[in-house]
Order: sequence, then C-alpha cells, then structure tokens
Amino acid sequence: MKFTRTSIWSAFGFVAATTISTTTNVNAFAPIPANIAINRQNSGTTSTAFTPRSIININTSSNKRMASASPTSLNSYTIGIVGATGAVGKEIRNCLEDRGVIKVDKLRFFGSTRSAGKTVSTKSGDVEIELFDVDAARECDIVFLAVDGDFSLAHAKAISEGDDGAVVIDNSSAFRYEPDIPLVVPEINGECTKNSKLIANPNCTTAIGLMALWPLIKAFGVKKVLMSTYQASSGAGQPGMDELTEGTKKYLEGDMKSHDGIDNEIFAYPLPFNVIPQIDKFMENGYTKEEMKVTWESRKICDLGDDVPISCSAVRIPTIRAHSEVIVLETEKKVDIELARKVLEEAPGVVVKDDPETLTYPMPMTATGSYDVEVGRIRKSLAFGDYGIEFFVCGDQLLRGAALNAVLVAEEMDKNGALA
Ligand code: 2RA
Repeated sequence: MKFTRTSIWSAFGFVAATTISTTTNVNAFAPIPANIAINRQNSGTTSTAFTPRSIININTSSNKRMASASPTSLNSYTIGIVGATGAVGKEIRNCLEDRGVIKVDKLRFFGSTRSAGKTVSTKSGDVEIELFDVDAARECDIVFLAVDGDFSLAHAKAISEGDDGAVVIDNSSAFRYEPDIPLVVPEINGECTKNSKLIANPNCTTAIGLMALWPLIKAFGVKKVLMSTYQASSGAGQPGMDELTEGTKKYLEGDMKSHDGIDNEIFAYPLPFNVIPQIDKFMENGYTKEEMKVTWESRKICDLGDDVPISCSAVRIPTIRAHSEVIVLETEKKVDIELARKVLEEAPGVVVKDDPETLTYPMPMTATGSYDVEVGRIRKSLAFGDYGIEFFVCGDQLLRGAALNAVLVAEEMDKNGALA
C-alpha cells in the first residue's frame, strides 16, 4: 500500500452511541438485494430554458425507505464510513443496506480512540470500529465522511489522492465551494462525479429544496429564487434531537408558561415550543451562514450565474428530522401550473402531495423516513403573477439531505465508471 501517513484521531469526538454493542466480530456486511420495482422516472419531456443536463434515472418511491429498482452493481466494493455511529453515518449504513444497489464486499468503520474497538450492529452482523488511519482508509474503494469539516479538511484529500486512493464522499462543508471539487445532487449534476475522487455532499437544506426547484427551473427558467426554510432539530445531529426531546419533556412537566430551566447548549435558545430565526453564525451582510450556504450551493449545483438572485431565510423549528421549505421562483417563461405539477410528478425523487380539497400537502410528519421529497401547495405566485410559482417542500434531513444523497452519489459513480 502506497503511503505511510498515519493519523491518530483522538481530537475529534463524534460518536453517538446508539448502536454500539460490547461484542467484537469481523467486518461482515451483505446488503439486502433490491427487489421492489419503482415506477417514477424522469420523462425528459419538458421544455427546457437551460442547457439540458443528464438527469440520471434514480428511481425512488413515495413509500418510505423503499429500495431502489436500479440494478445492483456488478462490481463489489470495500466501503469505509468515518462517523458510522453518528446520526448521518447511521443512515448511510441503512441506505446502503436498504437500497442494496452498491454491492458491499467489506464494510469498515473508522473512529476516534473513544470508539475504536467497539462494535456496531448492522443488519448483517457486527462490525468492529477501527481507529481512524489515513492508510487504512485508503485501502477502501469508497469512504463516506460523516464527521465535521475540520476532520474532512485535515484528511479527505490525503485519503483520496493518487490513483490508489479511495473515492471520498464528504458530508461536511469543507470542500463545497472549491471550484474544482464537484458539489453533487445526483439527479441534477451527477455527471460531475466522473472525473473526481473527492465529492462534496451539499447542505441538507439545499439538497431538499433543489430536488423540487431544479425540474421547475428546467421547465420555466429562473430569474429569482426566494426561500424560507423551517428546519428540524436533526440539522444539529443527534445532540440537537436530544436537546429538543429532553427540553420538550421538561417544558411539559413545568408550568408551560416559561422556558426557565430548559437547557440549550446546541441551539441559541431553547427550541421546544419556540422557533429560532438563526441557524449557524451571522455574516456581515445580515444573513446567517446557513442562509448563504443555500445560496452559494444552489448556484453551484444548478450552474446559475450571479445574475440570478437567490435569497434564503433559515429558521429552526421544534420538529425532529424533516426540513420544510417555502420556495418562490420567478420564472423566465409564463408558468402553466398544470405543466408545473406534471414536471414535478415526473421528477425523480419527488412526490407531489397537493390537493387542497383533501387537505393533502407535504408535512414533516409524512416526509420523515422517506427517500423522496414531498412537494405541494403549488400555485402561481401573487408576487410574480404569470411569471412566478410558489410551493412547499418537505424532506427528511438525514436521508435526502445527507445520507441518501451521499449513497446516490456512490451509485452514480458505480454506474458511470468513476469507481473503476
Ligand atoms: C442545519 N442544514 O439544519 C444544517 C445542517 N446541515 O442545521
């Protein structure tokens, strides 16, 4: 093996101990085969105001966590996950197993000194967590990084560099804005993965919103995008979800009039029975970093110029793990709402839930646990008249917003030969 760079990773404490058991065992993993046919495909029939992209045919279903109908890969791979016991890492494991598209020859988990030696139960056996080491990670074919940006900055390039390095799919924001590193939502720009061994996974809010926005941009063009997001506690990982649930219990046990005694270490204020109009730190322009991430990333993934203004307001709400977004799109072409609905119905990874008569619309309650993003409340915008469309999107932050997107990137790379 190629390099002798060793990295003892004790400074990064990232393990959420949800599935750690005390037994030890060998690395063993056999994904569940894909066996369920799915019927949603990209039709490619809508008119496009932009250069058509090769929207890949990733079939998902409105049924929760349904396995893909994509053929199982011919090749099998050694897959590494750094941060396998955190909220996102755990879902990466689940997505690999549930979808069964990527054939896993061997599964390796890497962790800090705190977690090394413990074992994680997977559906097909226990896997021992190895102490993270760059050389060991390089032995894998694909490494998912589900850890923080500092760790990714320190190690991602070393893991992936050279012909014999691993393909790295990084969930942090460390490389999202580097021009030479693809930032990928596979249904939109999956072809960018062909020539890169380091791929950045977008911010969850961006990925969820773009699943619905991109098909409409292709159909009607874009002049302007306004987004307001209502983001779940899971955006702050397992500690965020824990802070919300513990705080909620405490609030209900109290007088339900004040938040006195409700702890908040993760969020700026107690989240139970509250909304917080701040996610990430404030920037000089008055927006928060989260809001600017959505703007920067949407522009990069959809290849939009600076002449297309995109603005976002991001708000934390007391839900567990599905983000919601109101999106207003000012279009170049006149909007035909029936066509817009058809475009969304045919878009991969999207399920339309839109029937005011039956009170059908997207909600975190129904989007949680689903691979697809839900879209509804589709209407012409009163602000932009015939040239505007407004809609509501909900998507599981840990799945579409993180783990599923990362696994779909790997599936795309398997299909397009980038893993060869
Ligand atoms: C959040 N989007 O919801 C961020 C996490 N990636 O906090």
